[in-house]
Amino acid sequence: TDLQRLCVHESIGNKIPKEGFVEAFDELSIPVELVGDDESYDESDAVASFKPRPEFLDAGWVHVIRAGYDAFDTDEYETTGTPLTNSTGIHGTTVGEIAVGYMLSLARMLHVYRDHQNDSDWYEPEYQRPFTVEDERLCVIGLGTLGQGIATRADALGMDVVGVRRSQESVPGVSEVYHPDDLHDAIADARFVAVAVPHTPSTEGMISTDELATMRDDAYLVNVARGPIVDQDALVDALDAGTIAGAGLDVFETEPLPEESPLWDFEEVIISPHRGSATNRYHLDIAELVAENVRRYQDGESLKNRVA
Ligand code: NDP
Ligand code: 7N6
Repeated sequence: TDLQRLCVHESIGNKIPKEGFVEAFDELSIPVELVGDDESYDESDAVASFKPRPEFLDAGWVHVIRAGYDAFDTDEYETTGTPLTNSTGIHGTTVGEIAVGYMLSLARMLHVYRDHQNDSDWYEPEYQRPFTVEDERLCVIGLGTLGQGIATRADALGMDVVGVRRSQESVPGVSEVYHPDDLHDAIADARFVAVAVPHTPSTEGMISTDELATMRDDAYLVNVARGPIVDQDALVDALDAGTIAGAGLDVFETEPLPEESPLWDFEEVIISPHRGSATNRYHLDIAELVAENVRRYQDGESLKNRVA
């Protein structure tokens, strides 16, 4: 069956402007409709959504507007044969820049100066505290779109970049690639450890008490992937005990991060509200990917980023 319409589920409004996203499809071969939870679907419908809904399984094809599709049950899609695609491939620059932003700030103390600026305070830090990221080691865990976006930028800043992935396939700017079984060797000497793996049963809790103890006590953890990959209680304990120096975090076990979380109160923790990929043109990047797949679907070609 050919596609007759693209249904944009209103849950995308969590992260991108709904109207702007729909307008981005002005040259699409099929009409685009904004739909709510009461919509039903058939084979001639394509769906783009942030959240999963059981009715989507009746559609001809479903696109998750996120790179991480851990909220969707791929087994259900395999069972019904409904193709499921995700948005990997578009976040190398956006998330790469924010990860490098955390590292530069943590090294040169921009976040601390801004804290003091709030009190008009001409704060001069201890001489030993600031350092350059140049020549410091970064270990990037997960070397896909995000990991490579971080690694190439860190390499350009003169950092010594190593990484971790199952396939051990090499990537530009990364001098050594470790297998996840050797995670401890990979992170032990790093000044920065950046987490960029998908959230799966094998990555959940990948950074916990042992890994935080293995890290240098002057090391910083960056998590731009998913909250549950890092054991958050273990992280708070390590920050409290000073067995690591700080963190840059875009993702959390519970989002929004609850007001009572101790993470808010560490000077050396930079918190962003899961907006690591958000820029003023994010909706256009996602729309371009969806439009490409509408074309492929109509031409009988295999879909880009198919995950089920
Ligand atoms: P990719 O699929 O491009 O990359 C994932 C990488 O992780 C691959 O290099 C893969 O390599 C590696 N990997 C997978 N499993 C393991 C494992 N068990 N141990 C070590 N490495 C592993 O995904 P993206 O880079 O596009 O996105 C990664 C995740 O980041 C998403 O799933 C999402 O959760 C999150 N994300 C967060 C955003 C934000 O706003 N903060 C924005 C976009 C994504 P190999 O197969 O060789 O192991
Ligand atoms: C914003 C989602 C992802 O997985 O969580 C991120 O891509 C960002 C649409």
